[in-house]
Parts: sequence; C-alpha cells; structure tokens
Amino acid sequence: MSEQPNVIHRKDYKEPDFFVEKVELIFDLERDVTNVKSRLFMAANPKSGTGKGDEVFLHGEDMKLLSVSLNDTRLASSDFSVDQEGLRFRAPGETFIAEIENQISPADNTRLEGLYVSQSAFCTQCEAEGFRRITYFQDRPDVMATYRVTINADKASCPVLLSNGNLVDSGDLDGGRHFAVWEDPFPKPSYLFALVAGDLAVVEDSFKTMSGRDVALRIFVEHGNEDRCGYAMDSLIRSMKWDEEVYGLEYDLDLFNIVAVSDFNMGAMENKSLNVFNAKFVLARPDTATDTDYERIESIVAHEYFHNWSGNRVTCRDWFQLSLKEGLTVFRDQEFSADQRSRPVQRIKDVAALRAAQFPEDGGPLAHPVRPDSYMEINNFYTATVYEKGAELIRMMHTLLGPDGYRKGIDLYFDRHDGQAVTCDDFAKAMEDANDMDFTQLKLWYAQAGTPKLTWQGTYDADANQFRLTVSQKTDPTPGQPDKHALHMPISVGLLGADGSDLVAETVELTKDSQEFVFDGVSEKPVVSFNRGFSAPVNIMTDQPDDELLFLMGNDADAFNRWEAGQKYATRLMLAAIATWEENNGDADMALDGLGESADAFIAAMRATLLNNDLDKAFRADALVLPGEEFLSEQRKPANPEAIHQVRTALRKRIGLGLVDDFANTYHQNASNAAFTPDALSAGQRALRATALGYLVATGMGQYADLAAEQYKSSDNMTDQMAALSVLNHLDHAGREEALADFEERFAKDGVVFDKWFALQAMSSRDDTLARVKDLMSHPAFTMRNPNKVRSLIGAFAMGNPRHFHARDGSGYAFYTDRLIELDDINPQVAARLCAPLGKWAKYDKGRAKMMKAELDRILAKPEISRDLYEIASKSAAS
Ligand code: B3K
Ligand code: ZN
Repeated sequence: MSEQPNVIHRKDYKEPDFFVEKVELIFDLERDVTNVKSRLFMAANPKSGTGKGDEVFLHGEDMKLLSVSLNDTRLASSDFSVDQEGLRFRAPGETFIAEIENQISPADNTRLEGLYVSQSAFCTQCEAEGFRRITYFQDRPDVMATYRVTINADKASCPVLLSNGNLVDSGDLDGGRHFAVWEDPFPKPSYLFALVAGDLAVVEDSFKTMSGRDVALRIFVEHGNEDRCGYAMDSLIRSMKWDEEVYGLEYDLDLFNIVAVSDFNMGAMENKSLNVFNAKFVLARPDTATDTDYERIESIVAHEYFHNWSGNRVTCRDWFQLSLKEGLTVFRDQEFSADQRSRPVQRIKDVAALRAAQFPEDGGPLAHPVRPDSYMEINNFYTATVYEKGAELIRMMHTLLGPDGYRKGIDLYFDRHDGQAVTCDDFAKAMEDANDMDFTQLKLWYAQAGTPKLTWQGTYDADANQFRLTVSQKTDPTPGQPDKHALHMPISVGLLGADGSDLVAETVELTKDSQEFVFDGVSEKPVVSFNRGFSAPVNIMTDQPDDELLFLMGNDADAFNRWEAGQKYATRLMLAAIATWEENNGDADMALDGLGESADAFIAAMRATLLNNDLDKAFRADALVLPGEEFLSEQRKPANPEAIHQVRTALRKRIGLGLVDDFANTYHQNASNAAFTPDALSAGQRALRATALGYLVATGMGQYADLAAEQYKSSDNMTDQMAALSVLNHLDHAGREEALADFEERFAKDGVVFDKWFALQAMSSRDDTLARVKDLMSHPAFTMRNPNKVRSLIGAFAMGNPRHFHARDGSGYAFYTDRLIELDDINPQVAARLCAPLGKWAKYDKGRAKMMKAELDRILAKPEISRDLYEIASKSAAS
C-alpha cells in the first residue's frame, strides 16, 4: 500500500451497471503459472439505463492479463485499460460476451485468498473478495451468475478435480493430463465459487432428503486421514436432518462435498456444494481430538451446511449486510448444538464467548455496529460483532415472536427472497410482515454499536402483593457514534420465593431509557433473577447482595442464571482482592484473607454445586470455572495483569484446598473404563473430572501433579491427555517435560494435532515462556506460512497468556509486534486479525499503554503495510 486506503461507505451503495448472468471458466492448473480463460455473458442493468458505449469495470488484482475480446473480437490495447484495481472497457451493446485470458501463480499465493496451494492440493478461498485474484470479474455479491467450470490438470498429482454443482463431463487429455467439467445450476455470487484439485482420499455416505432424494455426501482429506472423518460426516447428516425438521429446509443438489485443507485463513467456507474446511474442524479421532474439538466440528459443519439457505440461496446485497447471513447462521448453529447437546450448557458457552470476544470489541477502538457503516478492508469485519452479536439480535427476534412467529417470518423471508441478494432491512421486514409487528426500534441493534448497560431496582408492596421493577438502560458513546438511543429488548425475569420456586416467570419488553414493570399476585418478597437465559446481550450493572447471589446459585430454575450468579459472585470477590493486592504490594493471600466470610460462603456454594447430582455434569464443570483473566481485565481500569493472575491463581488454590476431598472423590468417581465416545453426556463427565483435577493440582500438593502426570500416561484419549497436560503445563515437574516430549514424538508430523503442542507452551505461565516461544519459532514443524501454526504459537501467546504478553518490561509486546510486521508480508488477513490485542492499550496502566501504543506506531511505520493491517492498527492507535 503506497497511499491511505479508500474508505467504502454503506450509504454509497449503487446497483451494478451491468450484470454477469452466466460464467464459463477454463483452468489450466499448474502450480507456478495457471492459465484462466473466462467467458462472461453480460447484460446491462435495466434500472441503470446503461448500454452501448458505457464503461464496464471488472475487478482484478495481482494477475497477468493476456487478452480481452468482446463478442469474439479481440480488443486492441488502446480499447481497454487495466490498473491495480481492475479492467475497464466500453460495452459493445446492452448484452454481450466478454472473453478474458489471464495468468495467476497459485504457488506464490501466500495470502491464501483466491487460488492457492495447500500441501499438494490446489484450493480456493473467494469470500470476501478473492475471486478478483483469480480472474477479472464484477466481484460483488449482488452479481449472481450460473457457472460452468472446466478444470484441466496433471492426472497423477491431481486425480481429484472439484468445483461447485454437478459433474457433467470428464476425461483424459494428452500429456498425462485430464479434465472435469462442473455446472452449478443455482445463480451465485462469485464469493461462493470454489475449485479444488489434488490427490485426496475420500470418505462417502449419503442422505435421503425429506422429499426422498438421495444426496451423495463426500469428505475429501489427505491420504491417511480417512479414519478421522466419521464425526464430521455424522454431524453433516444430523445438520441436514435438523434443518428439515426445524426450518423445513431441504438440500437442493444431489451432491455435497467437504474438503479439508491444512492452510486456511479461518474456520471453513460455505461455497455452494463444495465446502472448504480448515482441517482442524474436520479431523477427529478419540486419540487426536478433544471433546471441545468434537463440539467445534459439529457446530462448524452445521454452520457451513446451514449457509446453503441462509447465505447461498439468499445472499447479501453488499458486504455491509454480512450479518444478514452470518448472524442468522450463527443463531441457527447455536440452536442446533443446543438441541444436540444440553441447552443451558450451550447458552453458557455462547454467552461466555460473546463476553470474551464481542463485549471488549464493542467497548474498544474497533467498535462497530452489527451492520457497519464503513470499512477499508471488508475482511476485517468478520468479527464477533457481526457474527455473535448479530446472532443475539436474531435470538431477540425469536424471543419476541415466539418459535411459531419466528418460523412464519423465516418462511416468508425464504419465499420472498430465494435467489436474491438482499439486506438486513429485507430480513427484518419479512419478520415484521409475517407477524404484523413493528421492529423499527429493534432494528437499532443493527445500527448502534456498544453494549448497553442496564440497572434495575425492585420494590415489594406486601399489602398489594405487588412487585415493581424499574429498569434503566444506557449505552456509552463509541467511535463515530457519540449519541445513543434507547433500544428495544426482551428481558426475561424470574421472581423466586423463599422456597426457591418461581412466583413469576415472564418476559417483559424494555423500550425506554427507564421503565417500570409491575407484577401482581406476588405473595412474598421475592429474589429477582434478571435477564434469564441472557435474553438481551447487555451488561447488568446492578449489584445484588451476596446472600441473593448465593440463593440464586442454589435455586434458580434458570440454569443460565445459576451459573451467572456464581460468576458474579466470583468476579466481585476477585475484584475486591485485586484492589487489596494493589494496596498491599502484591500479596494475593493476604488479599484473599481480607475477604473473610464472603470467600468461605462462596467456597461452600461451589461445593454444593459440585455435589449436586441433579445438575448435569457439564453444567457443574462450567459453574466451577472462575471468570477468566481476560474477562477480569475488562472489569477494572486500569487492568493489572499481574494482580489478576495472582489473585485468580490464589483463589483457585484456596478452593482446591477447601474442597480437596470432594474434588478427589469427584475425580475418582468419574473415571471411566468405557471406550471413548464423543457424546455430550460422556464429555460432561470428562469435563467435570478435568475440573476436579485442575483444582487438585492448584492446591500445590505434589501428589496431585503426579496424578496429572499419571493421567497423561495412562489415558487413551486426547481429551484426558490434554486435561492433564494443560494443568502440568504451568509447573516445574518432570511429568510436564515427559508428556511434551511424548506428544512431540507422536504428533510432530500431524499438522492439526501438533498445533496443540505449540499452543500449550505459548500459554504456559512459567517464567521461561517467552524464551521458549522464541525457540519454537525455529521448530521444524513451525512455519509463518501456515495460519494454524501462527495462531497456535503467536496468537495463543498474546490472547491466552496475559501474564507474559503484558510483561512489565514490554518484551511480550516487542516480540509480538515483530511477528505481526513479518506476517503482514505473507498473509495480511491473518496479521490484521492478530493485531487486536495491542489495540487494548487504553485498558492498561500508563506504562503498558505507552509501550503498546508505541508498538502500534511501529506497525504503522512499516513500509508497504497492507490495507488489512493498516485499518486495524490505525483505528487502534487513534482513540
Ligand atoms: N463465510 C466464511 C467466512 C469468510 C471469511 C472471509 N474473510 C465462513 C463462515 O462464516 O461460515
Ligand atoms: Zn458463516
């Protein structure tokens, strides 16, 4: 980048002057120079009144243009112009055929956007704007075309040739080459185009749709990984069934392919009938994948499959509407997982993730609305706000309309817009029209950034048997949005009687800055359970007294709020202790002593949860986890990473010592001799046992570190091994070194499994961690060219190791910045994503803030900085 990148504004949206209705592509695949021929059947947009003589613009980047022909006549070089952004020529009529020939180099493509090489295979990634790195095209989602794709390649190295749709022809060619022709009958935007070619193994199954059609299901992987595809396939079949049952949506082609690749910028991609996946989210065998991996595979396979309707059949008009498909699809995958597993446990995980990633985003320099108003680089907007907060918005519609009303709205949306590229307003309109509702105020959630803060106050009138609840909302200013309006949100409320049962369970609608809700027939002074199920994605500022939190922890009928009460209590204790730690120059034990009975009562409540056999084990495991260091650092300004780390560690030790016998019993009672199965119930049992082990080791009693070392050695599944290794990871214990060495020996050649080994060491709280991370950069299995490796070693250091990333001497920041600068030349998209931790400088003390800001300036001073990294670093440095 030589000058400041352009800012694209939503308000500037204009329909295209010309459409492409049909595309024919011919690829001559070679690693170094791939030849691409395209025939574009183009037509003027009747609404724009364009035609003969008007300029046609086709995006194109980093390619060599060989020729342009219009209606079979080759253009002289004076009849077109080409620059860094694309190709321009004059239309020969209202409809015409443009033929273009160009060359690209897949082997040199380290950005992993467009056509590139991963291991031995060719693959593509086109969302958001990768297609323009393959050939010249109107690379925008409102241009939808049918595709016919011919792939020519060397038969020995690329026996498998895949693209979207149906295989219509194939055969041999001279010179050891062969070809395949694919046709996709569904018009689609270019971002859904995909091509894969390579020597891949395939695992097959099939699915009979609700109307009785047979769909062939195939998963393609590197040879040798065939026995790790079973769970992904099973998840796919369950997703297809669920979408029929819950949404009435059936798959529309006879073939559905998934390809797992090692080098991928994100999780997976929903290309029409040819999903491309990061191998990490496909491959699983009990000895290579943890329960968490299985869970992620299930939800990502479902997410990408669900996009076939919410994203592909109905797509986005422009990239500002990204949440139209992403928010809706995340909501769909969350509900799928809730139905497959435990609903409350799923909600707890989703909310914890929202709080860990989206709330900080909403409160920081990169805050933006669910439907952003402007961007420099759209890839920077695949954010927790667009995805997860977008899903909360859909969830609120679901809550307000009820399941039947929601379904009516969804049916109307798909009926009305099938085959179109539409907006978030179109979605909301379908919801409104089907239900005769007015979502004018609810839609502000699309436009307004920032997490609302709610406070509430209750008064009980014993004479009138009445409870009055006054609720107020306020949203702080965010960059570019100084004034905020009141939002419409559903608040689910429970009023608990002294025996713990619900006197009232209702959902009220907050629409004003401050509003009173009156509940009648309340026979005793209740304890309030507010925002049950996290019905609105807000921060609750009201402090409930300790005894009420304890009561809710033990009694709330809403499992989410039981968990929430425990988290609040724990947060309160730790924040108080952190304040004392700072006053007393860093004695965490003394700080905890100062909490007196509050801490004892909390530990007793934890014990009650641990031993409550009425609660499912996965829930108990979650309820026993203290809020994380990142979360705590959001709660108090300036955040003090040392204090947070020490206080949290000391509290864990105290809980471990207080409940040592209970944890030991839990640990032994939950051992299992049965063969590993990834189902939710067995996973919950393993999670509870792992939590117990964690607390036992936290006691500092040597016998338990030995127990963890023993667990690593004796268990036959990755879940139990990782549980052991992740607690050993912070210790000086021979078992740690032995386990890491064993892991290395078994998995050093096994890409996605070995990522765990890098991440563990990057997240260790041991003093030697930074030195170790630096050493690991030269491990033979590490490369800056593989995004998974970068995220495992470098990303995990910044995001999973606050203690070392925020080291007082700035060594963590300096190391990290060097890597971002290095990475920007290789893969700008991943570099930009990893830049966010430095942007949190305003949350830290002056010394740290200054160093973090200086590192952002160092990034900005990089010559030839990418647009991706520039946008994140400049916005982060500014506010
Ligand atoms: N739609 C893709 C994400 C594309 C990201 C481009 N930077 C995966 C998903 O959300 O399903
Ligand atoms: Zn998605």
